[in-house]
Amino acid sequence: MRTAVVIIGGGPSGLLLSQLLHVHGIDTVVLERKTKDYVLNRVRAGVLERGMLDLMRQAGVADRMEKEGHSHSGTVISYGEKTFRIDFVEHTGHAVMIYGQTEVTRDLYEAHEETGGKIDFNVENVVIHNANTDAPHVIYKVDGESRRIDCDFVAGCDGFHGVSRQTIPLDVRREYEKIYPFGWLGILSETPPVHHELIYAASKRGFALCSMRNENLSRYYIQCALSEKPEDWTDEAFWEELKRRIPTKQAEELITGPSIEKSIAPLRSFVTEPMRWGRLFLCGDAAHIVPPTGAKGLNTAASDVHYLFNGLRDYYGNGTTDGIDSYSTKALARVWKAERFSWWFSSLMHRYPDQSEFDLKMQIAEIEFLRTNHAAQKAMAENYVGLPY
Ligand code: RFL
Ligand code: PHB
Repeated sequence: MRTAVVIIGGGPSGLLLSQLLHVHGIDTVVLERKTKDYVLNRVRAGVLERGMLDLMRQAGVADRMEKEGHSHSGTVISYGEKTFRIDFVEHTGHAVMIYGQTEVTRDLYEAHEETGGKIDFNVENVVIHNANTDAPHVIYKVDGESRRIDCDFVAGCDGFHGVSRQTIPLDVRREYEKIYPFGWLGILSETPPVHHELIYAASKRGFALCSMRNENLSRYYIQCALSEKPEDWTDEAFWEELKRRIPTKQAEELITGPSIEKSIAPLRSFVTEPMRWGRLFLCGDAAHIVPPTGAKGLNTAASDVHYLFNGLRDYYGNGTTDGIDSYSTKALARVWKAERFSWWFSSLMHRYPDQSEFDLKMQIAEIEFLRTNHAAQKAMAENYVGLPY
């Protein structure tokens, strides 16, 4: 079999890239290790930047998002009993959209099926061959049968644990990593959100986040130790701990209920360079990870897709290679800025096990500065709504 672009990974990066290329008549095959149901049931991101919204529109999959998504023009930050709001629209002229990654992926799968996009689920043993030549091919197994696809390019959209990044030889690849000494315990519950906007809460007991998916679906997180397991936490224990970390007013208003999902995510900053090796391009979590504070993971994956899609469209449209040649440099320039923002916001809001009294004072001083300084709020808002592509 032959195609223009083999896309490894049917998560949001892979599907969005496939759909954008499809709109421009460029043929792709997506290879996904899991089943469709598994991919659709992963609860992850909830906040979309305007760049991601534009890509969804360009891919022709924005209708449900425009109807059911909720535009948020600001966010609340609390520390102890004090709260303040950062108004994104006032500072940047832009808002963000609350629309779950689950919904984004569902819309992309539906469009992919409607347009006859090719996707193999349950693939195993994916191996990329000759990526640094003009004739790459990909070998994999499905239902016990070996298959080979010859192609012009390979897009590695297979997440942090995928094979694409590992295909780049170690003497070419440079990796940068920071592991944070805590995780996020998250729950999803069919209850109304405690507030109409997100609340990022710094407290003596650790960080908490009040987020949402819709009027009757809330997403809450609390910072936890890396040694903890979701089963260690009953719903009651979770709600009690959350209430201790948010201001009393919100704690009193919080409507609790049974969790329908409960999981722990470790926090990590990670970047691999370069993001291109020959005809293999890395996109999204395959190339970089951010801690979730600031909601940049999916959005940074989307900016990679934007640069790669434009490069491939130019290559197939008019034969120019400038776009694909500058892919890694352009994508990484924006990735590092998202890494900086996520690292800064995480460092500001969490309790660290080895934090000194001085470190705590610095955190409070910085939050106070953010509360009272227009320029600091503007910088925060510009990063939160998404830096331009
Ligand atoms: P994904 O979503 O990991 O998809 C990769 C896909 O590749 C498949 N795969 C393979 N397929 C074939 N062969 C192989 N060898 C393969 N190996 C893997 C996998 O099964 C999977 O389907 O990466 P992608 O597409 O780059 O998307 C990245 C985003 O999923 C991720 O950045 C975000 O979810 C991060 N994130 C958030 N991002 C935001 O922008 N806003 C948020 O509010 C936000 N909240 C979050 C988050 C991530 C979280 N967790 C659980 C890590 C909240 C949480 C709790
Ligand atoms: C979420 O709703 O899952 C979410 C929102 C904001 C973040 C991280 C996660 O910063």
